[in-house]
This record gives sequence, structure tokens and C-alpha cells, in this order.
Amino acid sequence: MHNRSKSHVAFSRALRVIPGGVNSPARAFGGVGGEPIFIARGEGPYLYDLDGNRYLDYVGSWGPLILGHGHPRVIEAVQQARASGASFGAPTEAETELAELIVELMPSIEMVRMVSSGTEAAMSAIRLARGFTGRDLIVKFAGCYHGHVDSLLVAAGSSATTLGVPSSPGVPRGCTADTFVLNYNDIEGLRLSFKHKGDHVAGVILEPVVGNMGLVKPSLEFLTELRKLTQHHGALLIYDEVMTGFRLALGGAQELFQQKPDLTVLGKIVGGGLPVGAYGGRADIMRKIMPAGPVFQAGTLSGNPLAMAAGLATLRELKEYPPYAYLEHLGQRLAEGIGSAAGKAGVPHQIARVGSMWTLFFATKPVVDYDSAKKSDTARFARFFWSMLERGIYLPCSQFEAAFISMAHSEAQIEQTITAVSEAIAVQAQ
Ligand code: HOZ
Repeated sequence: MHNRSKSHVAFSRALRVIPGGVNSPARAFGGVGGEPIFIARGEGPYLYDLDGNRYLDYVGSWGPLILGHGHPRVIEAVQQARASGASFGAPTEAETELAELIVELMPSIEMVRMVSSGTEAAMSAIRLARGFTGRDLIVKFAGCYHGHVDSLLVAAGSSATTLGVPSSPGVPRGCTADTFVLNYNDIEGLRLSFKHKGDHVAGVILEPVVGNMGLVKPSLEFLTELRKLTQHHGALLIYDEVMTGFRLALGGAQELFQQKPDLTVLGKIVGGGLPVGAYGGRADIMRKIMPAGPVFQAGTLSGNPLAMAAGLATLRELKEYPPYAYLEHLGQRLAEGIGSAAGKAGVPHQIARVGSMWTLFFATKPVVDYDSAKKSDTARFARFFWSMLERGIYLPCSQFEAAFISMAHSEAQIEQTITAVSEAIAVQAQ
């Protein structure tokens, strides 16, 4: 059993001054019980806690660290930028350089605006969709999570599911009155809703591959129908690629599934581990944003030089040395190994994976939407999580989050993970 006494002391101290002892509920271990571990440092594929325990990390800061912890190119870029100053609240060339790179890598994006988080990007994209179309109604899908934007905090995944809070006190009914929730992958439901309400829809927002109810894959037919219906009814299609952007392919899920949304919401990798979000898309829509147009959106730290440097270094590395074939290879082997371990142990499971994102659901039927995800055995997941942690593997602390493989993971570490899963699952089966 690992000694985590220093983490315990740090958590007790944090509880006195930080609500729940954490700055985001997703990291509180609420879905698995027990106390979070406090991190001292990260290095390559590893995390080290305050007590000196080492863990092979499959969270990667919830997605941004595709290059692993402390990648030398990213560190050097941030140090260089720091030498010139941390923030100016005035334009810098790095902002344009990052914007140019995003526009180059994601063909649906013609112009892009930087913000400081995925939440902020989603919130701004929704406002822009409404401002552009002159309509109010937004469609979202149950179990998709787009940050803690008031109007999108309905049937939300991620920690809003983990903690059993599908929406939240403090969100006035009026804020969600114009949010219409549909089921993911439900083509008939989509058609029916668009038949009745399509001409009132400002935008449809979705995770094109969902990470926030665990990993859920879209059907190509679902994505294609969504594009067709939104186009037909003059509604904007908004892809939330905060997790999938630059991860599933350089051009994100939209490249992988050959789709072209009107707007894309970005976060995580685009900031290389520093707080950055971005939203971009068709130039005619983006030109509605102030000061080019009338839709207001602003931020003192938007385009912050340190964050731009980290984002640029990360995207340049990904462009020059695309890791996607390697990540696919590791992902495939991991999923195969886990599937066979769980199969041998006779544990009901579904292994879901796209590229380097994956989830082991303890569910009897395939997980295709929020309802099927919620049928997972979360008590079994909690036991599995702790067994894995004891074996030095750090997984997302919830059944309803995706795990991430990074470039820093090796084949040997994937095999080590499969062995750990076999042992942890064997305990589960007893
Ligand atoms: N957005 C992350 C994935 N669901 C969770 C991270 C957080 O809320 O702290």
C-alpha cells in the first residue's frame, strides 16, 4: 500500500481555504471515494506525488499533455517568453503566429479568437452563433460537457455526472430555457426535432467524439446527418474539440471523420498545458466579433504571451513530428490487452477507444449515449481505479471521463498497464 500521508496533510490544509479542497471538482476523487493525491511534479509519462510515489499518467492534465510532462521544447519556449514579460494586455506577434498555425491545421477555421479556457471558448461560440443567426435556441446533447457555461449546464457530462449533479443550483431557469437537449447518436430524434424547431435553432454544439461521458464514438451517419440538417435550416454547427483538437489528428475529429463545422471550440492542447482556449471558424461568422463586428467578447489575459508560447511550441512539435500513427498503435494494443484481460476474468465491460483517447466501461451493453454510459457499474469502476493506483497507474478518477495516452508513453509501459489491468480486474472478478 502506498504511503500518501503528505497528500493527506496537504488535502486537509486545502480543505480549510478551498471549497472541497480542490479548484475543480473533476480532480476531487468524488466519483471513486477517498482523497485526491497531491502532485509534486510531472516528468515524461510520469506523475510524482508529494510522498514520492510515481504513477504512469493517463490523465495528462485532462488532455493537454499529448507530448508528456515537461517536454523540453515547450519548457524552453515558455522560459524564453517569460524573459520578455508575462502579460501586456496588448497585441503580440505570437498571437498571430498561433492563429496562423491553427488556421493551417484545421481547414474549417478561417479566423480564430484566443481566450483563456475551453469554458470561455464554448460560451463565446454560443453567443456568436446567436448573434450571427439572430436566433436563440441552442441544441446540445445529453452527456456532452462544454465547460461550466450557464446555458450549457444541462444534462452535462464530466464531473457534473460524476457527482450526480446533471445541472446546478445557481443557474436560473431562464438561462437554460433556450437550450434543447437531444440524445447523442440518435438520428431519428435529430430529424424529428429539426422538423419542428429547425428554423429556430441558432447552433448545435457537440463533442464530435465525446470524452465527457467516458469515451463515446459518434456514428458517421449521425455526424453527416447533423451537418446536413444544420445546413438546411441555417443553424450553425459547432464542434467542441477541446479534447479532440490536435489529439485525434492534427485537424482533430473533424479531420478524422471528414466533417466541416461552421465553428470549432478549442482548448487544452492548443495551450500546451497553459490556460488557453480558442474558437474559430468561417470568416463571415468570425467577423461578427467585436471590434470587427457587434458581438461582444473580451479578456485581459486572452492571447497571453506565455500561453501562446506553450501552444505554439506544442503545435509546431505535433506538425513537425506527427505522433498519430504511434498513438494509434499504442491505443490499439492497450485496448486489445485490456479487452482480453477483462474478457478472461469474465467481467462485463466495454472498451471504447478512438486514437489515444479511451475508456474502460464496466457495462454490459455498448455505450453509445448518456443513458447507456450511466448504466455502467460505477462502484466496480471505483474499486478498479484504486487497484490501478496501487499498481502505479493514474487513471481519470471517474467512469465518465476519457483517459489519454501521450507521446511519452512507451510500448513497454503499455504492456505494464495491461498487466496491471489483468491483476486489478482479477481482484474485481472475485
Ligand atoms: N474538462 C475536463 C474533462 N472533462 C475536466 C477537468 C476539470 O473540470 O477540471
